[in-house]
Amino acid sequence: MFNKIRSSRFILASALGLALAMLAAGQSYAADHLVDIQSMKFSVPTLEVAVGDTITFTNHDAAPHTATARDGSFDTGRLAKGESATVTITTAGTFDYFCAVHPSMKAGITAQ
Ligand SMILES: [Cu+2]
Repeated sequence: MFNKIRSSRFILASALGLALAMLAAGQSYAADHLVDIQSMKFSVPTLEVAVGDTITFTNHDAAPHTATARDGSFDTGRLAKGESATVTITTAGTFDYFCAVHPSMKAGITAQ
């Protein structure tokens, strides 16, 4: 019984190790980038990402905000104070985005 438990742990550890090695070998596994929305600004004026990466926007203001792509490729919807939303960048290019509640709030993303 003890041996059986040990061997299944070994298989699990090996599978985990293999998965980690595969992640490390492929240099293009997705990263998550964080953008804070605070004092009526997006914290990163131009964010550089890779295709497949995610971006998590968090609103720290009392006012509601959105992060809405001008070309419609992503939209967090309205975020109240303390709320976050994550979007995935699926194509290469330059994306301008703004806050739909306060259109003068703008920033950009460059995806390669
Ligand atoms: Cu706003």
